[in-house]
Amino acid sequence: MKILILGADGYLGWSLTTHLMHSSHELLLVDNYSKRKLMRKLNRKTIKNISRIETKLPYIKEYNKKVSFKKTDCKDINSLKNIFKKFKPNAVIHFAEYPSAPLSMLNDEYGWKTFENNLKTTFNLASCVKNFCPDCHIIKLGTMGEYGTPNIDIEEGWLRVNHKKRKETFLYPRQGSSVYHTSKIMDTDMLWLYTRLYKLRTTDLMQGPVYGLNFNSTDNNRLITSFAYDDIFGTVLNRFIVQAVSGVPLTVYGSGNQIRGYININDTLECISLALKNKPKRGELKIHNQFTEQFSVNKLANLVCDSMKDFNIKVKIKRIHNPRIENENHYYNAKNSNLRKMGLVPTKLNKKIIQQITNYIIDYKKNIDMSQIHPRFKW
Ligand code: USQ
Repeated sequence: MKILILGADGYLGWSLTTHLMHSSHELLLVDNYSKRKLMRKLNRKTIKNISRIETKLPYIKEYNKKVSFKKTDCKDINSLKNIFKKFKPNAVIHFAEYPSAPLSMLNDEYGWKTFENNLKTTFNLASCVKNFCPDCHIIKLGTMGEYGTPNIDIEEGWLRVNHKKRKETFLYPRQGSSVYHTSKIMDTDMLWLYTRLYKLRTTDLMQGPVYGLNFNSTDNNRLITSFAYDDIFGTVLNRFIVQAVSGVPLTVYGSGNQIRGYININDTLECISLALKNKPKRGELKIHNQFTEQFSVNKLANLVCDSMKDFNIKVKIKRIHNPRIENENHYYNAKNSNLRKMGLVPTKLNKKIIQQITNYIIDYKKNIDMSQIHPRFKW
């Protein structure tokens, strides 16, 4: 297949590149390095300095010669059109979105930038597929946070409603808790509109917070993906491991009873490969809930404490005032059987996995910037 990866420089985009380099697919990587720019502007750094795609491409080509890169902003419709006209992808994977809830709630400027980027890139993508490659399979990274924390079970994307003796199936109701999550709700709506009007093929992967590194697709440190642990871009388990290694108490927000569906990054890559193999029919939007296990923040914090005993690291947990507006005590029961039915064998979070990530972090301990750990903004 010819696969276009939009947002190939990010935590997930680059990991997917290393995963797919082992295949015979032809890959075109696209990125405008906007996340690097954002992190620089906000004084946030990843644990290790990661080279740009141009520098790493020769190492990728040692595995697969049919990989190329184009520095492009997906908000620029003309550039994206040219890519679609020339490359004519069979599948496109869309990571070219601002990924952070805290970023989107920092102030109006970043809230609007999140909306603008996420809606524009998704709209341009839908328009290019419609006009140049209507048979192309769109795989969009959605988020479990679109559903929020409703007081009923969360289905996989759709809800069948019986109303006054008539039945209809709708997108499952969505109620995000940040501008970021709301931008993802809106881009889902937009893709669904184009999918039904123009008979596109679309898969939406509703992902929970991800943890870990792309250890399964590369043992080569030059090809490891970026690892954020700061208060804006770092996800909770990755942050807790860095906090434990640096000897500061784990920053549990509020009561710590918030429950989410989590996934190991290596499973994320498997899920995308499964989605690639299971293309929807024309006019179909497939939605899969992409997480493997549900945990409360407290449960994650305790698991990290337990895992650090073998390193002789004593970890403290500190419940701090929650900088976010979110439900802390809520019902949570989300379905996630679609991807397992397609063949996903979930990786269960355990001490060994936390210790593998910890070993990597210990190697870069000297790079940890303590000013990035405590949340500096609230909403
Ligand atoms: N949390 C803490 N302490 C911390 C950081 C987070 O207690 O130091 C808590 C948060 O309050 C939240 C939970 O951990 O209840 C998860 O937070 P997170 O920062 O790991 O995840 P979130 O902001 O929800 O966003 C992340 C990704 C986003 C993705 C989303 C999936 O940044 O791109 O869409 O996970 S989901 O959460 O299902 O919406």
